[in-house]
Amino acid sequence: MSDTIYALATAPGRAALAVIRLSGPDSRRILSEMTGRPPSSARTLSLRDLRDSSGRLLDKALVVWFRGPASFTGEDVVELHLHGGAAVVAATAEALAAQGCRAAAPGEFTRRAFTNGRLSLAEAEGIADLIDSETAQQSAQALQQLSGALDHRFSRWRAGLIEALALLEAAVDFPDEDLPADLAAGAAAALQALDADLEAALGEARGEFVREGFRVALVGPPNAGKSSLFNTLTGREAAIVTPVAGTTRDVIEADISLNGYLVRIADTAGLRETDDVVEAEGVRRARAWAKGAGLRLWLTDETFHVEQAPEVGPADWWILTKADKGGPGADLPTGPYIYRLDTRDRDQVNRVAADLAQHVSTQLSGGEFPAITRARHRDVLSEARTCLARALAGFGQAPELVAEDVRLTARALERLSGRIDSEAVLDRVFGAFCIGK
Ligand SMILES: Nc1nc2c(ncn2[C@@H]2O[C@H](COP(=O)(O)OP(=O)(O)OP(=O)(O)O)[C@@H](O)[C@H]2O)c(=O)[nH]1
Ligand SMILES: [Mg+2]
Repeated sequence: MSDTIYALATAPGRAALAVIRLSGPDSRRILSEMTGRPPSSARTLSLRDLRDSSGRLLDKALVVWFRGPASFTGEDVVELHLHGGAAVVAATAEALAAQGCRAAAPGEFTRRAFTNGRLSLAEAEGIADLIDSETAQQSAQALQQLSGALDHRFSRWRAGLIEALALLEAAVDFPDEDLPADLAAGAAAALQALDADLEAALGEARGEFVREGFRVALVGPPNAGKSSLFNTLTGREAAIVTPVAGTTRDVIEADISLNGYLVRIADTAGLRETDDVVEAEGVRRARAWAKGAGLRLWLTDETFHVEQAPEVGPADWWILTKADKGGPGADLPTGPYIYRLDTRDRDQVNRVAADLAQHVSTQLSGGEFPAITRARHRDVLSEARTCLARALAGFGQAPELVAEDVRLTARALERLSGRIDSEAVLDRVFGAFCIGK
């Protein structure tokens, strides 16, 4: 049996209201004692005087309770809707502690909901993502995940595995018939289709890009105007701009919202060979960041020649800077996304931003709910695919062994829901929540 926990569910600080939530077996008793009478029926707000054990008035509050298991945590839950003053909250918290209530750890309410089977781990992650959402698309994805969209995708894959397993088990059961070869072929086809699905899902960064931000790298030679463009794009003088080549050393990131998508833009060190150890480290970080980006914008000024940029990929965009000074000479790159602009001119830069918004929307929208919205899902899928590869390699041998690897694959996929995960994984997921959630 768990103890009774409490936490401030709203943000700390002065506000109109502050909500303190309790969960656990003593929550109703504590409510009765603090209000001096039994609570009214569940799920009904009532105005009550809240008092500590010495009878001192703490607040006139709206209180409500939920009877477990029909509550967020699955236990009896109480909410105290207080006036949002720091002294009221502190005094109420003190009174709750005196009643034997314990201050909750980060994510403890949601963890109880998970433990009591009210939520899968993926749904719990959806709640955390919703609270952290800053853009419309982040919240839309989080809402779908907390409504079970991710679990649904995984359970379809599991269903496919169970079907293949049934065929394999039939093959084991009828060793003397003609049937087994057909059965095995049917199972192999189903598993190959699943493997192709998993490969495609692992190759996709859509869900992570929506959640963590679509990464756009500004790269190019020193002095090209990367930091100038970064400042104009983000509307802040966050990066130092000077005529000195090699001004930027660190990767400087800033988030902007385009069409409701979070876009993380990075200004990077100018790429060049250098003996300066600090700058060389900057160049290494620039390349690493650009490699993981969803899009690279290559900047260059009039000193540039196409053959100096062997690293530019076909999907990258070109930005030819210092157009106000005449810009690059005859040796221009070709491709669909080429801009000539003055990096300090907001109107010209806004045209790039508009195309970026369009590009990000096209890349990240549409299709099924993504199979991966964070690294944990990628780990689960990779492990499942490893087990599946063993199963596929086992065809032609004893069907019992193949069946065992199929079972392991299904088990690996089950880790998405968290039911068979280790405490360490659960600690990590719930530890990232805020207190009170
Ligand atoms: N005329 C003109 N000058 C520009 C333009 N963009 C940048 N500059 C100037 O070029 C110099 C270098 O600009 P930065 O933005 O620091 O260039 P960078 O690519 O970040 O350079 P590093 O950090 O050294 O790699 C500064 O003096 C800027 O004012 C432009 O479009 N037109
Ligand atoms: Mg710079």
